[in-house]
Amino acid sequence: VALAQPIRLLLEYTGTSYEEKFYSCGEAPNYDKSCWFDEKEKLGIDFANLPYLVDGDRKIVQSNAIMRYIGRKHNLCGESEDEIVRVDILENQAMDFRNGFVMMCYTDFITFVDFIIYELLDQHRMFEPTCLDKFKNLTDFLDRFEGLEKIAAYMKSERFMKTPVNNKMAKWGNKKE
Ligand SMILES: N[C@@H](CCC(=O)N[C@@H](CS)C(=O)NCC(=O)O)C(=O)O
Repeated sequence: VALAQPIRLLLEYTGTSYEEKFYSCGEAPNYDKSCWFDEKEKLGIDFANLPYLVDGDRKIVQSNAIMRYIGRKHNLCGESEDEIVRVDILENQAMDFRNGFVMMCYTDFITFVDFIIYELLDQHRMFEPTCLDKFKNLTDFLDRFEGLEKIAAYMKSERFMKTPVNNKMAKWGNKKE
């Protein structure tokens, strides 16, 4: 959907008839993309990429080039120099905005600090089991952390030690349970 969606919206808005061609990747874990890569070099498109637009003999890639091409046909690129500059800035600002969100959607955001915070919050929960109940964001965080495949497997294994939390001389958390 993503990069092609503004193109679809603009085609619909301008009453342009179009035919869609979809390339669907396979399922996890490999997300096989051969349906696209087998065809990519054969399409005769410079810098072949997805999405692409074919309009007669014209083949266009880069979603914003496609948008501008359709926009130009329908006088949707701004008129005065000031308008055109403004449109160009917004086009690129929107791409930065999109890419930030895309990064968030496709990336694992766990850092080493998550491991520290998990362990600390977990200790507090062991000390006082209800202390996080009012903080759903924190209990969700703990659940997500414990749901990580490698962490969940470790916690189920014999290697996992939950206690003692502290050394022998501590007043709390000094016992192996
Ligand atoms: N800057 C390009 C990015 C295109 C792009 O990253 N396309 C992704 C799909 S969203 C892709 O899988 N391209 C196929 C390829 O790299 O061969 C655009 O705006 O069109």
